Amino acid sequence: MATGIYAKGKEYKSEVPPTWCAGCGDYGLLNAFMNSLADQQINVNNTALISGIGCSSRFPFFIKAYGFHGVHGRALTIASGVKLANPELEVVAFGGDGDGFAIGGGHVPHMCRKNMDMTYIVMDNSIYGLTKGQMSPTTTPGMKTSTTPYGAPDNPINPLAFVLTYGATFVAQAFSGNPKQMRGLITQAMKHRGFSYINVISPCPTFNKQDTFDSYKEMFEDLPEDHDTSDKPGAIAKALDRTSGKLYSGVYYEDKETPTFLDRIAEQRKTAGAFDFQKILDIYRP
Ligand SMILES: Cc1ncc(C[n+]2csc(CCOP(=O)(O)OP(=O)(O)O)c2C)c(N)n1
Ligand code: SF4
Ligand SMILES: [Mg+2]
Repeated sequence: MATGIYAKGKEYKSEVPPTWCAGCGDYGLLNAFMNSLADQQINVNNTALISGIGCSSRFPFFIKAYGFHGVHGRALTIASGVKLANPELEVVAFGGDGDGFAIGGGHVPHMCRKNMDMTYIVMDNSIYGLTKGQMSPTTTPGMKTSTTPYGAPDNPINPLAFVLTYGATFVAQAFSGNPKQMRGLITQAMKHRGFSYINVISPCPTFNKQDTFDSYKEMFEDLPEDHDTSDKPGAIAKALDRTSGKLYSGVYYEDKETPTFLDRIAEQRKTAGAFDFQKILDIYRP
């Protein structure tokens, strides 16, 4: 077996012990992710894991691969730089709901619309865990948090509808309480050529006492067998459908046709001819 490839999921684990609280949902993703790496026979020497800041953003520490624990909200900017500098790398970005959809919310649309070939996994616990329980963009309205003692007044962001709208070409939802299903979804997301997004519902038992493993178990069900993953409006409708009180796991949408950002650049290079620097200068300094 080549160096950097392991037979079993647990062999992908680094020497750094996770510092998450007992019962944190992020452990479910860690196990599912390591098992998916083994399933795919991923070489850690060719893999870069990039994160922002938050409990969830500690993720890269715990895997034997290149890792970059970045700046709050900037996981995707760093990840795109890594991918552009070395397109051969398998790039996976990680973060929390705050990292991705509050401070980092301006970056997600652009990775989606560029269709950068990478996977982005958000551990959504509807709270700021690391900073001890402030309201996040996915906090349920009315929930009391340290910054909303009378109940969260805002409507939450819907991460799935958000990334679907902006053009992510693979969109799935998983639940930490179902690592077996999540393992397969991670494999599908990483194999997809283009920008893949997985929303992992990952409870924080320490600071979010409302959204528990048990309450989510009641709500989760697989997307219906006849769900058409090529139908974007249908996927958005499923993402927005909370009338039944259900949350759906599985692949919402996949588009294998749209070229990636680097495909488009390669195509331009074929037709653009010699690069004319003066032409660019003339645009900015007429
Ligand atoms: C520029 C900046 N602003 C604020 C912070 C403080 N901060 C660190 S993590 C975090 C929120 C973490 O929440 P989330 O991204 O949901 O991750 P979780 O801890 O819940 O996994 C905040 C506000 C920071 N580190 N840097
Ligand atoms: S505070 Fe919450 S999100 Fe952070 S490690 Fe503990 S349980 Fe997990
Ligand atoms: Mg969070």
